[in-house]
Amino acid sequence: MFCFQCEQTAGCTGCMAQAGVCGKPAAVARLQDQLTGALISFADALKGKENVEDTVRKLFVDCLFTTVTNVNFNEETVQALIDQVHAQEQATLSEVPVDYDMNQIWNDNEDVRSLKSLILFGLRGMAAYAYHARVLGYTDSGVDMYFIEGLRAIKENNSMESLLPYVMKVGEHNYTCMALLDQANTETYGTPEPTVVPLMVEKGPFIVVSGHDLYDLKQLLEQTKDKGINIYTHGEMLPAHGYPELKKYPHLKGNFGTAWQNQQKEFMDIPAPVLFTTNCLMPPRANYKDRIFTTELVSFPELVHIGEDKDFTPVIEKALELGGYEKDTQFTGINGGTTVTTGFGHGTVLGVADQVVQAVKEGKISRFFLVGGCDGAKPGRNYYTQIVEQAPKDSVILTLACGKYRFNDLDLGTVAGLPRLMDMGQCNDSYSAVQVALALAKAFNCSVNELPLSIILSWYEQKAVCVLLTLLYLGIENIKLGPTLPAFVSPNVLNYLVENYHIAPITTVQDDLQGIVG
Ligand code: FSO
Ligand code: SF4
Repeated sequence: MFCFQCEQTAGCTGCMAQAGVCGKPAAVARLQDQLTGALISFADALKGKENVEDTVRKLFVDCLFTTVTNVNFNEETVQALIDQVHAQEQATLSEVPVDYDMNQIWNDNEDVRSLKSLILFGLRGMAAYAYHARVLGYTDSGVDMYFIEGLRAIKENNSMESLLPYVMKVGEHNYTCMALLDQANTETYGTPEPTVVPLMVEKGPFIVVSGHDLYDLKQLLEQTKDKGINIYTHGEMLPAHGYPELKKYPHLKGNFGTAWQNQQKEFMDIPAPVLFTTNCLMPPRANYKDRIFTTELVSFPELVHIGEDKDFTPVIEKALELGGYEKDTQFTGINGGTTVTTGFGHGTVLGVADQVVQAVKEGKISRFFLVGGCDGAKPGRNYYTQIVEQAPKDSVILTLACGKYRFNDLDLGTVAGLPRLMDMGQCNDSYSAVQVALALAKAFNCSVNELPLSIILSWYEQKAVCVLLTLLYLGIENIKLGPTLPAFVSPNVLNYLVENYHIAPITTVQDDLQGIVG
């Protein structure tokens, strides 16, 4: 196998053994390559066809999302998707193409491989967002068709010059895609409101819901109404508490656990089932495997999977059987806090835009830090906690995605009457951060790059790749990226990013803060 798409890749170069660091077996990795190769060939053969059927568009989205890190560990379900791609090819084309060989990319010169990887991994990340929007009935034909065009570009182009524009186009389309998902979420569930979320689990049966899919959470809330079962979010589901149409359920009680990489420890003794709606599933340990349920594209051999009918009865029965804790049990965040807050989307932050602008003009707010992105297991990620702790006391920290679990239970106090720490939501809510930055730039009549704003990102998987490409497409410079740079960024591609966007790897908290605030 060969896979180097995520931050924890073996030796910071590539997973090549019998299984990836994430636990993905070599056989699954090979099938995922075969699936991607089939998609690339199909995309190539669709050239010139303008009216690609929605079933085909959806299939591209499903297949790309399936190959995102920590989504699918199951040979059977990947093989089923490969068969579906072949069947669709047969139904659509007069001549069925031979699957593209992914080794052509992995063995190519490092710069071409790097750019093709940026396109492919960016598309995989964007597919996750397109998938969530689609579930709520929102699609965009430009975004849908770019999955096909971008994959075709991988086959057709073999030079840095010809591939670079496609890389930036992923960022452009992902911006549209994140806007679409923002629209889908807010029109369906309302504008997020600041909400305090307890980390206490009340006595009695409960279910933990992980991943990013708000639709699944909503279905589960409906099906557990008046059943004496409480629901707790986990990981990237935490921002659900801010949405009026979700927080109205009294049995949506709080949040359990911290970021995804701690699940094998945190789920060990939990007297409740856990439902995974999207990534970030880690191979479940034997001592809690019977409590893990999957749905949508998440798949792991032998786990109970909730199908398209969304009948959560097996999860509900498991919750009743396990019974939950005997008494209310207080958990804490990484730093000992007993609550966290969320719900500071662009609707809320821009609702107090005048107050924010005034506070900046009067010198009460010195700077904004956007400390966002994924968490992961590497020890170097303490950097993000420390930068938040050591940022000037008159600065505001905006955050999003699961990296915030390193610091979201800290009490950072207030500045100019506003909370210093504002959680804008999931990784796709980077869209909110961009909207706030654009509005501030407008208010100060300057460019985003001239604002007192520092963007410090942590990356782990492919959604972070497409978000980063969107920020670059928007011309945002001076982004700091860590904990390490992607293995698939070659020295020449890195030089290009440094020269054109002044992107830089994180260094030490002291040096980076010194560089930012002097
Ligand atoms: Fe984290 Fe996982 Fe949202 Fe990623 S939960 S690591 S960027 O999947 O998607 O933030
Ligand atoms: Fe390795 Fe990451 Fe690929 Fe898993 S997803 S095989 S950890 S590079």
